[in-house]
Amino acid sequence: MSQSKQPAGPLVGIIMGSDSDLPVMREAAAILDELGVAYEMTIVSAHRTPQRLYDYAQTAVERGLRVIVAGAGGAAHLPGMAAAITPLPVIGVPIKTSALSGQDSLLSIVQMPAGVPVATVAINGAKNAGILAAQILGSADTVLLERVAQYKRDLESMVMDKVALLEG
Ligand code: RP5
Repeated sequence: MSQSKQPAGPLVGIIMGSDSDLPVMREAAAILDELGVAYEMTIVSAHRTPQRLYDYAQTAVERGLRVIVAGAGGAAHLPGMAAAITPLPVIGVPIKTSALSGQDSLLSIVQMPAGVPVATVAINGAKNAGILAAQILGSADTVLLERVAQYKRDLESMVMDKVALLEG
């Protein structure tokens, strides 16, 4: 396991189908900032810009990306198509929709055929997608793994503070 990596470029590619997904997908960027992971973030639509999707996923490895976080809503084909094109791990974020509350997005993303997995988080679960991306990278980076471990210890402390308040 490597001790540390300070790469020149981004390791995580955050993509989303529309700028309307940005308020949710920003949460993935925020936690990656907190954990000190370099990322890039852009809009790639499976339906409106299919060639851009192909090019993005096809060049992801050579551009230095190691994990892709893809958010989409409705007929949410972006994560699955990215996973079909790149060998990198893809984490899918189902975006909550007004018509079907994101259940459409969730089912579109999670129900992948055998051989082409997408690691699907909860509806609007972009924060967890960012943490999971950091954990994947951290499995080969002890410094980053320790940051994730500290993050989890902090979560525990926050809960225990509330327990102490409640119990007096
Ligand atoms: C999907 O369609 C996007 O990911 C977005 O969640 C949804 C609606 O897109 P807009 O019509 O708001 O651009 O492709």
